[in-house]
This record gives sequence, structure tokens and C-alpha cells, in this order.
Amino acid sequence: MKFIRKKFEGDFSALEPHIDAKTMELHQEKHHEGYQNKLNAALEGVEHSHETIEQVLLHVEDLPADIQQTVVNNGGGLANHNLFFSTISEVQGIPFEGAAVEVITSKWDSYDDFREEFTNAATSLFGSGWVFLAVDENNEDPHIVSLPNQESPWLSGHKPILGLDVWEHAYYLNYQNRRAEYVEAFFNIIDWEKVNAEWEKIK
Ligand code: MN3
Repeated sequence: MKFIRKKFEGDFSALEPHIDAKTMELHQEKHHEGYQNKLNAALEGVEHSHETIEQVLLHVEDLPADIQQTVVNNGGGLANHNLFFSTISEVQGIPFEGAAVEVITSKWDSYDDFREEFTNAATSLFGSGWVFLAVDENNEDPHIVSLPNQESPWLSGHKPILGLDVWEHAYYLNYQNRRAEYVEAFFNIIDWEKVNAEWEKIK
């Protein structure tokens, strides 16, 4: 079987001015597609019984040793971007409420506290990588995790429900070196109904 990426549901221009159309196009049609295609090429002819990319990552050590790093890089890239493009939308003012939000507020005193910790993680991450909100394998202990390159929380059994891409390809055309502004913009396009849906899917 081939793994197919989950695309952003709107037009490339839908997220302007927060994310510009050219960045969305390149990000989804070049980078995201590239991870998908390289993952599928690496897995061609390899026997496994996993139906989701998340399960492949969770059990990556069961794969042949010579393709594991390629699967970490490109399977992680596929899963991370699937999550990123699934939890943002152009609909403004989606309330911070629902099942996933209850998980978040079980850990952080307020939305602002959560946002501050997430923002600090994203602005202080050195080089290319991601910041996630994840829970542990028992769906407990919500926490923020920073990972380098295209590593996925699933590699260590943690389940992400929100993820921010802080590779320069995600923001450089519009924000150049101003990563903090990009992180601030991200909070304007998080679709909490979709984050709630991610939580329903993993719990
Ligand atoms: Mn990216």
C-alpha cells in the first residue's frame, strides 16, 4: 500500500496574511509531496502490516535496518505535515473549547500559559524542527515537545494533536528571519475543532 498525504482543505491563499499562498503551494506540493513519495519508495516491496503512517513510526525498529532512517525522515515528514495541514484553517475566532482543550487546561492554568510555553519552545528551537502538543501512550500527561528535523513524537510512543513546522521553508518567504512573528500568526489559524478531532482519533 502507498501512504497518501492529507492536504490542506482550502485554497493556497486561504491563510493569507498569516501564511502566504506561495509558501502554502511550495510547502504542500513540493515538500509534503516529496516526503510522501520518498517514504513510499523506501517501503516498496517491504512487508509490514501497518495501515497508518503513525503505526509505521511507532514500530520503525521492526523495519529493515537499512531503511529505518529514511522512514524516520520521510515518514516523519509525512505524518508531521498531515497533522500541521489538518489543524489549521482560515476560519477566524474558533473558540478554545472542546475535548482536546479540556486536556490542555488539565495541564496549563490558561490558554495564555499554554501559548507562552509553546511559543517559547518554537522560538528557541535551534535549526530545523517541530514543536508539538502531545500526550503519552496512555493519553495522559499533555506536554510540549520540540524535535529536530522531521522526527515524530510517534517514534517514542507519544501522540501529537497539534504541531508547528519551524523549518525555514514553512515561513521564510514571508517572514524571513522573524520566526516569532510566524509563530504568533500560527495561533491565529489554529482550528480548535480540528484539534479536537485529532484528539478523538488518537484517544
Ligand atoms: Mn514543512
